[in-house]
This record gives sequence, C-alpha cells and structure tokens, in this order.
Amino acid sequence: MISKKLEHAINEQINAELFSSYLYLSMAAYFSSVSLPGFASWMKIQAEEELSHAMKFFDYINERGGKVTLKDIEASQWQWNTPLEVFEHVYSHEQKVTGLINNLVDTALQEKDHATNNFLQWYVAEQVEEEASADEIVNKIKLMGDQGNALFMLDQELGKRAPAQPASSDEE
Ligand code: OFO
Repeated sequence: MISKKLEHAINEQINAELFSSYLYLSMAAYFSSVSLPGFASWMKIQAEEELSHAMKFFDYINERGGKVTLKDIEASQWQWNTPLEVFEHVYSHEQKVTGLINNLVDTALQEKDHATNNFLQWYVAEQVEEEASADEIVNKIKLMGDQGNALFMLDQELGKRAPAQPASSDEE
C-alpha cells in the first residue's frame, strides 16, 4: 500500500500532467489559428502523450491501494507571438516538470518505497527525451528561422510526427 504522503504527491503530479496536456492543447490551438497545421498536429500529439502520463499515474495509485483525487486544472496561456516563443516555452516547461519528477523520486526514497522509485524511473527517462526533443526543435527554428519557406518546411516536418503510443504499465 502506498503512503499518504506519496499518494498526495502523485495526485499533485496527475494534476501537473493534465495541466501539461492542457498547455500543449492550447499551443495546438494557437498554431491552428496562425495556419500552421503541422505544428498544431505535433502539439496535439504531445497533449495526448501528457494525458497518457497522467493515466499511468492514475492506474498506479489504484494498483497500490491508494485513492485518486482530481483537482481543478489551472487555465493555460493561450497566446504566443512566434513559433520560437512557443517552443522555448515547451522547453522551460519540461525542465520544470523534470524538477517535479525528481522531487517525487526524492519523496519515494525518503518513504523507502522502492516500488514507487522503480515506477518513477520510467518518467525520469521520459523527461530526458522530452527535454531533448523540445531543445532540438528550438535549435532548428533558430537555425532555419521562423519565416516564409523555412517555416513552411518545418511545418511539413513536424506534421510527420506519428501519433502518441499509450504509456501503458507493460512498458516498464
Ligand atoms: Fe509528462 O512529460 Fe512533458 O510534461
């Protein structure tokens, strides 16, 4: 059975993952509004991935005999000025999430809950990927510029992203 302290901390993280999903969906809406369907599709897939991260925590709490409690999700920013600004926001947001996951690992270790520590390692690895992919896109936009042909090509490239795979428990 999971401790009350960890149950509370993971419930907070479910909220943070749902907020990430909400934020990326808002970015998708922004890209649609400025006629960049490839960027919008990339963000929609990212929003789905975040939802699957929340669900993986949801299932874990239940599996460990805890109780999921869902709270209000903070409203997301909805306006940005350029694609570069959006992806810099994604990168800094992911760095923040990495900090939250690291705090969860610290709590699991303090509680001597090795099963939860083991479960959280999937998220530790995932955050490395999430930061790297956001950083890569930031650098590409900086290199190519976010105007005219370069923007069109980037939009085509991001539109090729394959749909999110569910973050199921058997991936661990
Ligand atoms: Fe859930 O990984 Fe991004 O935030």
